[in-house]
Amino acid sequence: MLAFSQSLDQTLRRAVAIAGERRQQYATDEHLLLALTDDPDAAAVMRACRVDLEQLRRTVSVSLSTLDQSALENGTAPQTSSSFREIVQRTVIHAQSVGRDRFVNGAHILVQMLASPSAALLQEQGMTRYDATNYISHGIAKGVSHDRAGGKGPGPQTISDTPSGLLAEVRLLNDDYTPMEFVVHVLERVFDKDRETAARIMFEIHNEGIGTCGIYPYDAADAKVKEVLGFAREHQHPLQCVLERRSST
Ligand code: TYC
Repeated sequence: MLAFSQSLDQTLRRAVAIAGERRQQYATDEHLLLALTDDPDAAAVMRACRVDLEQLRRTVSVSLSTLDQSALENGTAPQTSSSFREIVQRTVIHAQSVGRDRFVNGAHILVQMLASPSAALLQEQGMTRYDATNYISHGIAKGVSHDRAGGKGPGPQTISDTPSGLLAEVRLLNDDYTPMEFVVHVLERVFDKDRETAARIMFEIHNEGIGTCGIYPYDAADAKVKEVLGFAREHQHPLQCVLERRSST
């Protein structure tokens, strides 16, 4: 069963309370964003995406004080706006669609917010949905190299490190944000699979968390990893691809 984390529950209440304190009739996506700056899961993602939380709080507060809203009548509570509810609904629908049975938390709300008009204030801070999903899915913070190829040490690879005859396995990692269709397309395009095989491998990764796309000579495998990562980035999907060395025997 899908459920909200305890902190998300508090965050949603806080968003409504912020509107109440300001005597505003509606809690909007901006109230939600302000509340998310104090949500532990959402704040961790924003920090990893190099968002200045203090600055964001100030900008959102200013924006909230210029909101043209009728005053809250005495004795009534603010209502959530349709944009607020849509973000929450989309988060729930997405969590169900990827079969997540864990808790939905503030980080997941943040991702849906990045696909809504209130994303403008986050984008001003240089944050994108791609940054957020990369961090949530793989713990990759913004500005850190995306090349996580397994078996590769730090620093550039030299010819002597990759003797000819060495084979490497290319594997894809599951995540909750790359569309299934995109993964199938990658398997067809980069790994020359027919559609049926591509779909089978995609589901295997979706279910198991990781799966093999092929075994190639080291340099060819390395090139495929780079191609996948570049293609995924181009389409702003957090799809991760890794390389694992194999002995050539
Ligand atoms: N889990 C993703 C979804 O439900 C699909 C997916 C499969 C993503 C394989 C990445 O390597 C992957 N949309």
